[in-house]
Amino acid sequence: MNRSSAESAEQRVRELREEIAEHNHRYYVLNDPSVPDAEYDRLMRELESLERSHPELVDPDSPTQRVGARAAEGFETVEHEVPMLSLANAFDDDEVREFDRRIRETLDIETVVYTAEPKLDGLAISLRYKSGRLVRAATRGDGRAGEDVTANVRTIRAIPLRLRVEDAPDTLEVRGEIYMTRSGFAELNRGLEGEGGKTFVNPRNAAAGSLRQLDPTITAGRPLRFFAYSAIVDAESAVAGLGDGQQAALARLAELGFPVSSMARRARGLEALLAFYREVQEARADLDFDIDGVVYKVDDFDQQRELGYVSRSPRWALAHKFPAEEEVTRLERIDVQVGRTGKLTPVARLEPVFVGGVTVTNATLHNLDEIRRKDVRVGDYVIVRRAGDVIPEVVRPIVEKRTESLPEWELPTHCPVCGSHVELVEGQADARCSGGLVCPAQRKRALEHFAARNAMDIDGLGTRIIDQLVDNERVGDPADLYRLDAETLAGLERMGEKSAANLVSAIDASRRVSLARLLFALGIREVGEVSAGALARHFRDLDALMDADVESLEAIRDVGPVVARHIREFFDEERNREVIASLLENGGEWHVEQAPEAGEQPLKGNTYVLTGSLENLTRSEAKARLERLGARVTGSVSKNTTAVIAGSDPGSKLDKAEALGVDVLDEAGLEALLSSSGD
Ligand code: D41
Repeated sequence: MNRSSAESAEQRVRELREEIAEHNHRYYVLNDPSVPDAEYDRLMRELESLERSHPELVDPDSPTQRVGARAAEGFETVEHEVPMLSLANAFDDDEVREFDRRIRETLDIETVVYTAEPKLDGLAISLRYKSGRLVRAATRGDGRAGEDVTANVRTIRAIPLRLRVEDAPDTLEVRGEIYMTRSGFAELNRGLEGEGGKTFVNPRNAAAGSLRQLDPTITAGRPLRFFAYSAIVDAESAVAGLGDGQQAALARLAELGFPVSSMARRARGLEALLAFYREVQEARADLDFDIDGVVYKVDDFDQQRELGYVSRSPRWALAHKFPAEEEVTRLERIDVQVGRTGKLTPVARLEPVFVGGVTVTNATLHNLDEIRRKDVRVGDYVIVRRAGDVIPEVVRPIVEKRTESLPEWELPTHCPVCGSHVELVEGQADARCSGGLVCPAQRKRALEHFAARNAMDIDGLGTRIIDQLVDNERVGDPADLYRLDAETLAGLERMGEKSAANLVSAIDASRRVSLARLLFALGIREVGEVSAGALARHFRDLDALMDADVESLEAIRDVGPVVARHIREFFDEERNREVIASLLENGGEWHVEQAPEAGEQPLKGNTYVLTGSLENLTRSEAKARLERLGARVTGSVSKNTTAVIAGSDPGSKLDKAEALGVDVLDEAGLEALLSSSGD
């Protein structure tokens, strides 16, 4: 190729990139599209074709490279250099009044200037820019550390890969909220439904699910958006600094190329805040995205600094939440569900009603006392409430709408699943099925508990499979699991040959779990993970435990008199002894894991970063052992890192540790750390 054609290709590529970035900006940031979609697609195709014939011109920040990375195996944990704080909440005007009063008092001023913003119901995210380029995106996580979702975030076209101005700060962290539009959500669900796939219950879950895809090409196809609400320029002093206040920061963020909410505005004093709240509440239904309240922030950064923080929330900001949504619907029926220990839970079956962003058909009624207290009756119109991700609740019946005299609901005298009689314990709200493991419902829930991740950890043995195995009488108790073969499993619904084979090996692997896990998995009443661990370490084998009397059980830390009695009763039950004998016959070998006392976490508060390869253990083993001792293991080095553990061929993390003066351990140092910490 001759020189001038290469040069003109280079120039055209540059023009196309600029033009496409400009269209993205107009579309996603200014809400003012300048070209039809077809024209945009044409520009993209031209750019793709030029980059194909001139591979030397490909640039990671080209709009064609948004989907660059291949599917990942998981997300790395990354630390936030400046913690992502949370917001204090207010649920009524009085709490807002109190917030304003405290601020006026602390600052000793008469009127506070605030910035008021809508509170988007999305996912908080941190975007790090270095020399004007997006280098890292992380979820909020617990505020101190989140997950590295850079590859997925790069596919979101509302987020610039490069800042739009030349004079941007060299390092910049932008924080904001990733969300999905309501219209995009509806379209996504229509598509998923068409493919027979699982749909999402609301835009927030859809956004979260889309961001957590391991394969960025899937995220790229999802209608995700972004609003920026804060920026950090100087991590060392944690200056929230673009300009001198929140208004100025939002304006500057817009210049840098970020979408900011057009509803955000200055508000002088309490009354202006409350007026903003009402206004946004009015506008809420017409928006194309979900909001769950508004946020008030003291505008001036100097005043923010003076006010400071309480625990994890700034004193200068407040989320004023909209009330939980309520709707009226009809209570069609009350069903009774039977739990693992036989506990009966009445469940309200409702005429489907859309409330709080999802269609609700069930709500728990907890127990008979609750039903009497609220006086809800089958046939009533009831108020149903749902807030955020909370389980829907029946608030009360509308007694005035009761046309006929409806009878009070009565507990069944017999278990709806197995017909055994129902026991009521004097002075307790709960009713129980007396059928024990004869009751298929209890058996199913007990098997689910047995297979759970923190119990025997049998991957692939979920509710649907268990229900079929019990209903077909293939499995009655946990020991029967170990007699299943791939052929039987492959005959179940929703089970292919491959998943059947995987399940058989998962069941096989569970023959060799720790004694503590087995004890927890057995589902002895009130024996949780902590007491199971204590029992395993104390007795070291199952026979000794099975023969222990109540007194010696009570003597163990983490085992009280009630638990001791439940344990004794469990092992006195002949059927339970048979199940255990049968588990052993089928090849179970339960060992005692040499772990420190549960709850004792000598490395709690320490953070480590692993780099390079270790001789005697894999990185994930090292990570697991450190975490068992209470340490955190993250993927990036900061000044908060306790030490970097470097194997052979360490990467840039070692350089970073040295630059920051963070301690470095080699493999021998790691071994010493683990053994001195009781591993
Ligand atoms: O729209 C939001 N969800 C929003 C969240 C917002 N407009 N502003 C926010 N400001 C903050 C501070 C004051 C701490 C910078 C926030 C959040 N935080 C936030 N989002 C999730 C946790 C905290």
